[in-house]
Parts: sequence; structure tokens; C-alpha cells
Amino acid sequence: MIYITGHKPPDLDSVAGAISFANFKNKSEKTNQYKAIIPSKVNQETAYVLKKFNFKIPVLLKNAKGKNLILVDHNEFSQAIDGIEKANIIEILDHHKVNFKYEKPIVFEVKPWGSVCSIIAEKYFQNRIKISKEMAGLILSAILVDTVITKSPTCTPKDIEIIKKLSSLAKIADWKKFGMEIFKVRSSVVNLSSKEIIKSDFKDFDFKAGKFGIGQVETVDLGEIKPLEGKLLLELEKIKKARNYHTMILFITDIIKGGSEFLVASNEQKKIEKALGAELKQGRVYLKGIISRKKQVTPGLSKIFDR
Ligand SMILES: [Mn+2]
Repeated sequence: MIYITGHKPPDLDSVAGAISFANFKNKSEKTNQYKAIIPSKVNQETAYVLKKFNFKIPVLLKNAKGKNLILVDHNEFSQAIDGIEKANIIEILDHHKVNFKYEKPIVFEVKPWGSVCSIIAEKYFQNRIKISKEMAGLILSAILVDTVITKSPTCTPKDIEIIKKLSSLAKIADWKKFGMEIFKVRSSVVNLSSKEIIKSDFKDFDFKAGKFGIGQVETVDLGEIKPLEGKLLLELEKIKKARNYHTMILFITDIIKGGSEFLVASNEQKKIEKALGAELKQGRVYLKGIISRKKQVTPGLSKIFDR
């Protein structure tokens, strides 16, 4: 058995990527040996989309020790399933910057597109593997989330071309409206604790200066989260101390306005301000035009903290 997994904790692109890539490989290689798994619990919009298109939540694999693995949507060990150091990695398919070292050659494919699901959809098209209506809906949803309904600077013309093809396969007439529907579920914080909000889309980065934890929440209305900011800052501070982070950041992105409110708990506030290019007031600052962790937030931080 070969297990396909996204990063930990998984987002929709990771889960939909694992499911659709396993299905693609099983079909194109006429086998049944590929199985999508999740490395930890799925978030609420992932659960919503899976249910909407009649998919079961993949089986949770807590530790990958001794298992054959394909990684999708990540290539850094710091974001990978537990036990990754003792797993047998056979392939990687990703759309993030490369930070990967391995003792033997493997299949390694990275494209600078907005979503790993776009790369997978292209494989279906190129190999003439049929995409079911449900599978098209699942893959489409992941691309819409990862590209922030095409508004993210990470979105490419290729992503838009694939979104259009998939919408017609999924029989979704208005993909922008459908994207907003998912973002409403995604940004609904009413049922979540501060910790769950911070961890819902969270990534670790091992910089030379120390461990950084960066979470992002995308919302269609900043006002909904505003009253929770004080509590969220306390929780960031708590996690920073308990887990020995150099810095914990949560940024709440208003996808309509195209800007983000940053909440920061850090050992070196002055340097963080330099990296963000703005002054923090009680650990907070709103930055216009900043909406992408990968393209806009981590590069500035790594310039200062990873050298
Ligand atoms: Mn992704």
C-alpha cells in the first residue's frame, strides 16, 4: 500500500489533493494500491466540501513510520505527518518552495501554480482520465480556497483555466458565488475556540532564529473576528511559551478588502516590525494588500530570521 498525504494540519487543498491524486494514480496505473490518508483532523470547510460532494473523510494515519508515502501540497518535514523521518518517501507533488533533502532520488514535481489540485487536474486532462462530477466539485473547491477565489497573488492563468473546466464538469454555473459559499463556512468562527481558530490553517517554519508558527484565517468580514482579537493574542502568547516558539503570528485576511489584520506574539518585536514593514500596536497591525502567507509573509520573515 502507498499512502498519499498532505501537510499537517491538513487544509482542503491537501485533503482534496490526496484523494484526487490517489484516484488518478489508481485509475491511470490500473491498480488499487494508492490510498489517501489525513495526518490529523480536517478543518470545517474541508468537512463541508467532502460531505457536499459525497466523499468520506480519509482515514487518519497518526504515524507514518515504516510506511510508503507520497506527499502532496508540502515538501518540508516540519509540516509533514508524524513519523516522516522513518517513512519511505517515494514521490512528492507540490506547489510550494522547495526545502527538501533526501538520501535517494525520488519523483519530485513542483509547479508554481495556485493549488496542488490544479496540477492534479491537469494530469487528469493530459492523461484523458475521466473526472466524475463529484471529483470535479472537490478539486474545484480546493483550487477556489487555495487561490482565494482567484484573488490571491499565487493564482495563475493556468488555475483560472482549470477552474473554468472543472466548473463545467461539476455543473456549477457560478464558481465565484460557489467560492463565497465555501469561504462563509471557512470563516465561520462561531463554533470555534481561540486555539481552533489559530490552528485551523497553521504552519510551522524552522528559521535559523527559531521556530515560527504562522496561522491564517480568511474571512469575508473582518468585523466578525475583531471582538475576539484580545483572546486570540493571549492564546498566541500561551502557545508560544508552551511550545517554545520564537514567534507566533495569526493573520486574519479580509478577502473582499484584500488586506490582513496581523496578531503577533514574538521574542523580537522590533525585528518582526522590520519584516512586516509596519509598527505593531499592542501586538496588532492591519496591512493593506497582504493576503498570502507563502508569497508575502514568509519571504519577509525568512530574510530577517533565517540568515
Ligand atoms: Mn496548497
